[in-house]
Amino acid sequence: MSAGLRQDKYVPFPKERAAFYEKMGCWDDENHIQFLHRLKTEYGRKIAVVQGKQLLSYEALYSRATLYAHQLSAVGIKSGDFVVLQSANVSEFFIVLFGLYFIGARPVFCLNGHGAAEVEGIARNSGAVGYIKINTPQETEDAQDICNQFSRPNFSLWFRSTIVSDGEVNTAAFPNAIASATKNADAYLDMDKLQASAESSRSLAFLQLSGGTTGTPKLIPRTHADYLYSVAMSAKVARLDSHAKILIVLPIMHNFTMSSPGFLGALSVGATLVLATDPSPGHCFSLIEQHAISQVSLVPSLANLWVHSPLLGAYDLSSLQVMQVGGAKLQPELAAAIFDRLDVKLQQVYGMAEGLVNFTSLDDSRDICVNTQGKALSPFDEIQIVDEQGVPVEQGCIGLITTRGPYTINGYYNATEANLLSFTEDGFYITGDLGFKDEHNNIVVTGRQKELINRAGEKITPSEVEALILSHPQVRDVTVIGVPDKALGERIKALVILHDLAQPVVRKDIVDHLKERGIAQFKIPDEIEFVNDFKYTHVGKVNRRQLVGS
Ligand code: AMP
Ligand code: DBH
Repeated sequence: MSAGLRQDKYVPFPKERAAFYEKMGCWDDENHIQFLHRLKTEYGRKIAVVQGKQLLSYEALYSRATLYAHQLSAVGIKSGDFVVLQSANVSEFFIVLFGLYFIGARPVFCLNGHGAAEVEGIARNSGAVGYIKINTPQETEDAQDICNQFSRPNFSLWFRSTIVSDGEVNTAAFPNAIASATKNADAYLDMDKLQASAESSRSLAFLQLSGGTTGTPKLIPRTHADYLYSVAMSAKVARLDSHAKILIVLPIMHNFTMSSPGFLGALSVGATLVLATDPSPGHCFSLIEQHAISQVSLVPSLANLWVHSPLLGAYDLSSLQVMQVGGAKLQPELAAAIFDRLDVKLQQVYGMAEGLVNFTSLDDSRDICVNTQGKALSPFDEIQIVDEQGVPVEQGCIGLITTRGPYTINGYYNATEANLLSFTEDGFYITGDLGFKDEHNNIVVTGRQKELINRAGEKITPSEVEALILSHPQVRDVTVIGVPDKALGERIKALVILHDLAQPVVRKDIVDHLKERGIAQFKIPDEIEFVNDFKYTHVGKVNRRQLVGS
């Protein structure tokens, strides 16, 4: 393990399990740069990234990343340094990302929606030396503006850089201040030298963020080899090949967008990425038509927006073959609508930046794709569903999902205390998710442990009530939460978005609908509020905690 990683901050794979994964051939010797070098050699002038009118080939991506690496090196960023990276969905991101990898620096991914408090916390926890913010021309807040809002300004984030995407015009010219860099940049183009100085693929590549909705997100340390293993396996289950055209809609720094199969999965097979700058159906449908997009990944709330969009008939979406949906529970009702209204194959993805990723197979029956979250990527993923005492429950019974495997972390970075709560003694990550394995060993996620509603001692799983409310023909979307209640402890509240406000639906209609479906009396919402929208996290998942607080 290179460059200043202390055992009290970074928990590596335990020796015995590491030896097992090595023996099973899970981990390749390629780091992210050797990965890019191979792709450049294989796919050369093929287009890797499309943004607006401009195109970036595999070759151009590689050479621009080397030039940018030289700039980073010239300002003093060194191998092993952590650098916070925050970016809009623009092509400069790829150049900066691989530029950092070229010099062995470690990006700390920060979602574009994160504000100064989060950036500060993330930078402090990781001990980052730099902060690079990549903006669209429309974004006005630069890296320095963010740093100016820090509560304790004088810490070691000495490199602050804002890159503004040239947008539609000239992004592919980035980095443009290359005059002085060009001479020495040749060194970076020399693969022999590069390999000699390259980080081992077993070393820490970057820090991802956990999806916590309050406070500073926890830092997730991933190695080159474990991550690229999950990428390769994801590309396989998504059946990506070099003809694939992938629309990138979700924030580019999110783990789903990066790896499941995400942009790395697409690049790994020589496919072409098309970047959407906003997730609206209008913009995305026109990109699908224009570029003959074959696959796209969405969170359920966005899938809902697309499925019910009045623009659906206005574009030719016939090229779209597969839609991956993940990040939050996809209700079967919406899953079925994705098949029927979009005429695509739905692939559910249940994953986490901590590691474990599950997919339904493209060969699975419609029933399995609609009702389950599929199977783990690797035959070496171990998933144990346990009760509150940590004892495995019987197949088919709901319990807490715990996991360990060749690409799941063994501890958060610099978080000794949190690790005691999040990992079992035998190294299983406690996901906090509830679910069960069906008779074919497919995982079905029923919710999060913290979302369970405790109404006068009765436990209610929000997703069960949500699924029933969603089957009301007038309901477009619903979120069920528990809100504090003096008499009951918690009462059940349903927030409901209707298809058509002109056709009034009242609480009684929903309650009658639930009663007709034979739901237990104590599961019927005490309160129903009709709303126009929910609150969302930075990646577009419904933010339940914020809804409870509202
Ligand atoms: P994050 O911490 O942002 O990496 O989010 C990971 C969490 O998102 C998981 O632990 C689940 O709670 C949730 N999640 C991701 N995908 C799904 C899915 N397909 N179904 C249900 N929950 C999901
Ligand atoms: O929600 C997630 O974090 C997620 C969802 C699907 C994820 O990290 C992934 C796939 O890899």
